[in-house]
Amino acid sequence: MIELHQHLADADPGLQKIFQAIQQASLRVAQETGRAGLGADIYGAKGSENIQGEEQQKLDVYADNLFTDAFRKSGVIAGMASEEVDNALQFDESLDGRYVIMIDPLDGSSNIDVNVAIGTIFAIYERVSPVGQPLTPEDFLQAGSKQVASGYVSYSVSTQLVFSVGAGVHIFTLDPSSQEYMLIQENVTIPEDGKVYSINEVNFDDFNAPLQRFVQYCRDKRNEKGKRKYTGRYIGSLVADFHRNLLKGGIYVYPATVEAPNGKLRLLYEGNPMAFLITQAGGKATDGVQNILDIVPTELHQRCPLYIGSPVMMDEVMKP
Ligand code: P6P
Repeated sequence: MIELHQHLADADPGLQKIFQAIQQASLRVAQETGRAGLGADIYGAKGSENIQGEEQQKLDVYADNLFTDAFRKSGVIAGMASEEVDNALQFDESLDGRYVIMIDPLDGSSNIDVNVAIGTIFAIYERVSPVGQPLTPEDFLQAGSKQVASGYVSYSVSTQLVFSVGAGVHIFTLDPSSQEYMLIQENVTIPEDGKVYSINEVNFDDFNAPLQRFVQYCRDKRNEKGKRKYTGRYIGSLVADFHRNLLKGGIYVYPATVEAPNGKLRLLYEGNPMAFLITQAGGKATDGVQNILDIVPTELHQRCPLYIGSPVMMDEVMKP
């Protein structure tokens, strides 16, 4: 079995330190999420809202504090942007750091209290402003194609770290006894086609015509034996739906809706990192019109529709 640090031995030393920080913080989050309702009072709503106006869960804020502290101490990250914090954060003591990181510390956190999988999603870039100087907005508003690494931690049946540094997608499982991430799958590729579509169909009437056609196509399609080809699976946790589709094939769509005219998911720390991963795994990701990775962000927390998954299903959903 190969440990995370051995797998990253040839990566840039700065990236190695970032992944050490991710390992360190995610172990603590895994410990807390694994103690649902026991002891520490970190479950339930915090009684505050994030910039999205979404009710923050106590574990959201707890996870954000853990990752922020770990990134600050890494010494190689000049600053970060988090779903839980209105503005980007600059680490004054690490302005000679080459990297910036964007993170959703705990996506799907409304699922915490019902014991459903949740996840941390991150995107890593090299800063564009001069090393040693204060960060600029442009350091964070880079197209997803500029990512040097991205990944997620899935806190589920097991805790798994899935990431790419631009050389394939690899999956590590946390070994509870050693508290080390151990490699279980290397160079993961998404199946060309799949049987699963993940979308919240309550919004069907909001979908544009091409998406309504696609959903109806999935509902109607049968194989030569007359059996349904597709089934719906929507967990309500992006990391969980994405991970299943990555391994088994499928598509996840969170489109524009009446309530979320630009989609619900955020470009910088949900759409882009997942798009980087799926591209590395041979899949596709769009906003319903263009490759997500080509979008040049204008705002830190901007939202984007997200269509992501197996190439055959993506080609079908993208038909006009
Ligand atoms: P809805 C969780 O809040 C999340 O950001 C994703 O993890 C998930 O896929 C989606 O929103 C669920 O949103 O509107 O379908 O409940």
